[in-house]
Amino acid sequence: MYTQAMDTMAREGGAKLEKVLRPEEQALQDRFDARIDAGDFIEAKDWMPDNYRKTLLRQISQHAHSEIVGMLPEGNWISRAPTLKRKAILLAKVQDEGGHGLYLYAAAETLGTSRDQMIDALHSGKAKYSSIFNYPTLTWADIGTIGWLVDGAAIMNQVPICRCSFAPYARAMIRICREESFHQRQGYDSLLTMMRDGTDAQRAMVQDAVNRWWWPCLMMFGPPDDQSPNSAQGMRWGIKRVSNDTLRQKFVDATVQQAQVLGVTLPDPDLKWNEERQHWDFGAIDWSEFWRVVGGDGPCNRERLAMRVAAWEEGAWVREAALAHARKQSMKEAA
Ligand code: FAQ
Repeated sequence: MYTQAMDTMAREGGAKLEKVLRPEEQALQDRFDARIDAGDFIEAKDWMPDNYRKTLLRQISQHAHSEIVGMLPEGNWISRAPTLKRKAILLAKVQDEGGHGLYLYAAAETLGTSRDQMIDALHSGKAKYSSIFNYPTLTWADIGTIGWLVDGAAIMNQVPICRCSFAPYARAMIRICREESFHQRQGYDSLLTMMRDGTDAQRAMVQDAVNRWWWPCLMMFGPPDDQSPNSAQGMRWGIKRVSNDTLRQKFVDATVQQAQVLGVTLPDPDLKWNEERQHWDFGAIDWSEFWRVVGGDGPCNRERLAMRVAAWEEGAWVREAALAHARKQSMKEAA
């Protein structure tokens, strides 16, 4: 049985008391719980507890914002890509990220929040987006490294969401994951070219980029399980399928060998194969840095938000023109 953990009321003295549901609400709740137990998908029009809806909206809108803000660090390099081929690939990738944001906003809209409301929450600083996009892209090697490590981490986190209990989110994720795989491969390929055919300076540039992105990528998976307030309920509801720490470990295990093939060193002196655990041990993550970045004080938080707000304002005429066109069309049809 799934309890409404966020639906509890504080009793005098601090103990928690479960909200008492009316019999008809209880019946709906029991049916919902049974469907979750059975691994059923929940559709947008199905009955769902308020907090299930809120949790989904929180996660899906944050995810959508991450895709849209995530276009900025890479978009910065479109005009400076070293060859026409790399420029075309990067353009396609950045457009894909925009598309992912749109699928996700559409999935969140099915839960009753408009895109304008979500975008407003992003622009006013109320809504979060992934910490990773608050780091700068200093060289061309950062672009390959984002593909390899950031998209690699994103895939690790997102494949389990293809089985999320909320069907519109799960459906969006299937397509997104396919595209993310191409993103990861193109990043790895770009780095491999620099490591194998490049100059010493290019190889040093790749190593420098890996040194800067490695730890922030491990932070992408979120706080440790015992400090993750949303995990228990998210997992009980089948929104989250695998825990933050388990995904982080899977990512480290998958990446170590790829780094060896590439010929780069992951910047962690404590990285060691643990025969007993059959996993790679890794060093301590600086969680104070993570919370600082999530709290708005990372290297590029202000710049990213300012860019999004400026793009929104500068694009107002396009939205107005599209609405005017739609109005004209419907008047013509009516006539
Ligand atoms: N950054 O209790 P938990 C991509 C927040 S897409 C910022 O563990 P939860 C594609 C969390 O929201 C990358 N905040 O939370 C791409 C919560 O705060 P709240 C985005 C973070 O939800 C590639 C608080 O900390 N992917 O990369 C972060 O159970 C290249 C406590 O945490 C997704 O959004 C963080 N890293 O688990 C695009 C995937 N981690 O909301 C362009 C879907 C945690 O209570 C270029 N999301 N927080 O105020 C998820 O899987 C989950 O939401 C987690 C967090 C795992 C991110």
